[in-house]
Amino acid sequence: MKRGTGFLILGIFVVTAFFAAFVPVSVTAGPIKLSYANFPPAPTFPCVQMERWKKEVEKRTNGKVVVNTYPGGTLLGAKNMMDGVIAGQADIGNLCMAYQPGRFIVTNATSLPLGIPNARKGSLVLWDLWEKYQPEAFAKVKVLAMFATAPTNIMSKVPVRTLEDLKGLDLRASGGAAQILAAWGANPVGMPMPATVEALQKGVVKGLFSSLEVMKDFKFAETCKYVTMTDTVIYPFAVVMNMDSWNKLPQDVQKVMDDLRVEQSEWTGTYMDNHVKAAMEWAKTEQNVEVITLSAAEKAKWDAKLVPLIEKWAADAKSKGFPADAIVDDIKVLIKK
Ligand code: DTR
Repeated sequence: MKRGTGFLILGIFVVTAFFAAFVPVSVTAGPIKLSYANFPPAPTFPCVQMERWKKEVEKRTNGKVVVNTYPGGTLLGAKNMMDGVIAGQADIGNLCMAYQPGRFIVTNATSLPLGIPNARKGSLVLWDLWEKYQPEAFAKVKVLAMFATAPTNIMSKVPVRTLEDLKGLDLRASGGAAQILAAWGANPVGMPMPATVEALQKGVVKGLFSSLEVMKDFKFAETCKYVTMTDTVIYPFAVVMNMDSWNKLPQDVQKVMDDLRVEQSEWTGTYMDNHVKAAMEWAKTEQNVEVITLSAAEKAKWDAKLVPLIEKWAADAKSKGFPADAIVDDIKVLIKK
């Protein structure tokens, strides 16, 4: 009798251990639910790419994964995105690296004035740079995508035609873009994009320095009637996942997400480039926005002011132990790739 009970218990143990080890989580527990946090409002490009990723993942995993999206800072905000994802407050999060300038030294180098011409190229350069250097800043998360905005331009309530017009002008920008404004003599005011709406309304800033799709997506064209074309630097973004959440995923789901990484990065860059064109058409025709193009002589003056920024960044990065010259050279080579 005693021996029979012993075999029964052993048998139950073996069968349970087998199922625990070999049956995928999703079969026993229904669809895998993942939360995805984003900081700006739903119609803006970081959220458009989020919805596209959600759709693709749900489709390619045949419904095995359900992604619940949280736009507008409802789960995590612009500045606590990375730490919130590391802590597991969201499974996935989308962050703008410029909002924490000292944290993402290698990838933020794509915000140096090195001539990245558009968002698609910027996204691919950023991806390759991240992949080559695998920076420590991302060691605690799984990177699911990296993408860039289109180059930045000045949107303002007053016309900016010369460096003189820019002197002391309060313009909103973050990270590398803020340093560019400072080099031109403007007064950069740092804040995440969603805070800019109120800052413009209240007159805390007279404009902003960003990619131009925001003219439509945030309706900045209603207040900023001038755009000065500088086509300067891009802003880099990352989509990151909590490491435990990643490790818990079955291998076939991990493969779907891995296979989507470069595609998603490129898709977002292309979407951004097209959306900038559409937004500016709308701004010019419906909102009477004037687009100011600098003369070649004036542009040369602006460009000359930016040269020391690269050296300054390199000196600072080297002092922190980063191979700064190699990073800058790599970005230049990748732009031509
Ligand atoms: N240019 C950066 C990032 C940025 C560009 N477009 C959007 C839209 C929504 C959020 C952030 C951004 C910036 O100025 O913050």
